Amino acid sequence: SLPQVLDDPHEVEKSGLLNVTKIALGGRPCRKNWNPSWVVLAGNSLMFYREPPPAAPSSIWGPAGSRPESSVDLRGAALAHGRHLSSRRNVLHIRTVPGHEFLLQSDQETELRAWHRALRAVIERLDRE
Ligand code: I3S
Repeated sequence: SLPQVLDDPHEVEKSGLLNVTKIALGGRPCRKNWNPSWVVLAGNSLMFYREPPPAAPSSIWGPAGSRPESSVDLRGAALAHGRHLSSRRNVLHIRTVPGHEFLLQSDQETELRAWHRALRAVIERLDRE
């Protein structure tokens, strides 16, 4: 429920639908496979869900009771524009410490800028911790 989410120390910073592809796993490049994903930024994690939640705002996490399809630890992660890595517009590139790399993309420039700011703020906070 919403009150539980608000009480959670890992409060959701941002969530939304983005196009996502992994480009490397553990430092090894892998083939792109763009897919829409419901992405949730909370605590030190970025979580990827296959489906958006059924109805906002009571379930801004993933679909009720579900686990993310995957999740990465943003501590020490590097964030950059991904324009050199894709022909798509509005692309962000994230590389985590264990060498997982992925691209996030939105056709809406303002939305991708908002993700860039939110991710940068979380990564900078984690750097100071
Ligand atoms: O970086 P690339 O190789 O240009 O990425 C494109 C390919 O991965 C392509 O798949 P196949 O070559 O496996 O069929 C994808 O369909 C494209 O989406 C990739 O490029 P963009 O520019 O969309 O990231």
